[in-house]
Amino acid sequence: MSKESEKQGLTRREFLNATAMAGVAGVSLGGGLMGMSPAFAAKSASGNATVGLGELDEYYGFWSGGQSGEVRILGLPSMRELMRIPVFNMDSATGWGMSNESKDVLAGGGGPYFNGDAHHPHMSMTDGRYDGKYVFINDKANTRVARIRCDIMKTDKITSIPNVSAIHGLRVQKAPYTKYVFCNAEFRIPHPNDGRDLTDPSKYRTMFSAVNAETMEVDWQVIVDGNLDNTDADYTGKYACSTCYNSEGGVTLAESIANERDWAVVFNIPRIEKAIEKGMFTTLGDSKVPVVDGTHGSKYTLYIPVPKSPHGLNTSPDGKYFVANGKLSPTVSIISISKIDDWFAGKLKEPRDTIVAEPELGLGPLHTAFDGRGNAYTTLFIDSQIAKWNVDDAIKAYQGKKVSYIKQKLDVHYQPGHNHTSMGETRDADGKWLVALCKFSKDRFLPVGPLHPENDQLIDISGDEMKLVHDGPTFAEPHDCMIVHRSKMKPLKIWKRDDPFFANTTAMAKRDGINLTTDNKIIRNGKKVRVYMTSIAPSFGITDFKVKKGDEVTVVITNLDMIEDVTHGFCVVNHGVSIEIGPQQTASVTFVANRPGVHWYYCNWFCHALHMEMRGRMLVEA
Ligand code: CUK
Ligand code: CUA
Repeated sequence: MSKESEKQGLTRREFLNATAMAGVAGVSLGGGLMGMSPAFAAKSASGNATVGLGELDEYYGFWSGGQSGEVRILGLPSMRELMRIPVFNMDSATGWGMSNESKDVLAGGGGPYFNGDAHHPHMSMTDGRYDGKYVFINDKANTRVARIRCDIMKTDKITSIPNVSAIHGLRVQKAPYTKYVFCNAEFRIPHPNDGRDLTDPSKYRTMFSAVNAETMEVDWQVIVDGNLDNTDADYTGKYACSTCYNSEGGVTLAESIANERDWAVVFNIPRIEKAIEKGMFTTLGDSKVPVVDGTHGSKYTLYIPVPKSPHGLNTSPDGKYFVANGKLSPTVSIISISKIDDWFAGKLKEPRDTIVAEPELGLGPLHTAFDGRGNAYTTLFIDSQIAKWNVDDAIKAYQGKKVSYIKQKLDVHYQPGHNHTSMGETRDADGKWLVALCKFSKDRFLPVGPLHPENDQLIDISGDEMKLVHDGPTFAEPHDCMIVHRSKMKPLKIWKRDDPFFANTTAMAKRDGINLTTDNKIIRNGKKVRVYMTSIAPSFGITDFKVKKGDEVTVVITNLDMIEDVTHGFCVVNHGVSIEIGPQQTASVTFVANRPGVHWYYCNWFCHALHMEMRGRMLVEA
């Protein structure tokens, strides 16, 4: 740790300590601090020089897009943005929310909704290692969970979670394989939420849900006390652990932070599964999902008291510990997973006997990441720092030994939420890179109006000291990310003709007697018109078609190009119609031709020297 940053850290701490701060007041205190460290700006200003021009990155980073509702792929360590995957949002470039195929996916999530709040992207695993198959992500805004297929990097399923409100924390079962995606619903509501108990918050409850990773159906739910926040799973498949605030069951801020302690709640997966197998469950309202009661004292759960309003929950990659991050407390609580075994075997007296250390790290610990060498990295929201600390040393210190467990504190810009290490949530944690996702950028970049960008920072953690190597703005709001070595990924370069993503469209063509790769035909069925055409750069298979005013038109296009990166588009002027058709893909869009006249359609993905000429006419009769 440099003298300078040490001094700065102290200055900040002193400043904060001098100001009677408690809990949530830290948010505004943090705001007051932001203009105050010019030295840091000079020290950390750096571009990326770690990946040469034309070289490929070593890692895929999957970023949640927060309120934008999307997921982004960045290359690491260059931090170059490679792709945006629309998930809960609409997207003009790819036609997400416009094409029939994407509408089918979105329909799975109820709605119609045009927004999402995507926080936690996590990849499916086998034996605690990424398998490159799926990325799952929550939507807090509309209580949904989505799955992205990593071969095509498109969202292929969205599920609306019944009986609960606002899915926040999400993680996958790590071992033996990702059978379940664990989802924390945050807000408490009446059960069922059908108009009963509106003004009786004592009847409100929330639930922990297990979504089946393959079917994307909810396999079971567990009723809990308090509000669920974040979650993670162990490396055996036995447990998931969630942070839980508002043990008071309050509905106002003051009511929700009255207790000194809230909980980390452990879910005993085998016990829950056994109960459901035996039919020991209930259902709520119209939902058929089996529900078990995991409130305080239940045999399915363990409520471990930890300092109030804990936030992030992270499993160490050696599989030994759950770490609950204090947020309002300057500590994190280290929970021993083998002691959880002891608790469920009846060998411990108190739930807190599972805690093996509670190191003090700084103000506002939110999330912790690991390097696979025994060190942990915790974001300090209020201090705007990353604390690097050693897990074993923290445990020794808790046992009364004189060791200092904090190894370094690095200033980051400003107010970091999540952080994530390369491969750090898996057995393959390789301790090379750490990303800090900062909520503010303040005066760091060219001003762009009252809404500022946020700021992602990349930190080299391969040596003894953390070193900041990249600092770059980013649009709202990268909540969290996940860093996957490229050896785990096998994305396709062109579509397979039998891809299930457009199976419904293929089935429709079959019913119409159409061969999608050869036919250019118009099928009329009353007021429904289906226009089947091929495309090959630089032309559409049909260059004009005639419909009547009020007809419902479905255009189905099959891109016959075999060359990677030759994507076509189909855009009808003045109709709000725009879709992407990748090489060998079939895509379709349905709209009403409600205006008589000549309406040009054109290819809106640059594909050829004659791309501008790739167009045709829709002739609409009055
Ligand atoms: S939560 Cu945002 S900083 Cu939604 Cu993962 Cu912690
Ligand atoms: Cu096809 Cu541009």
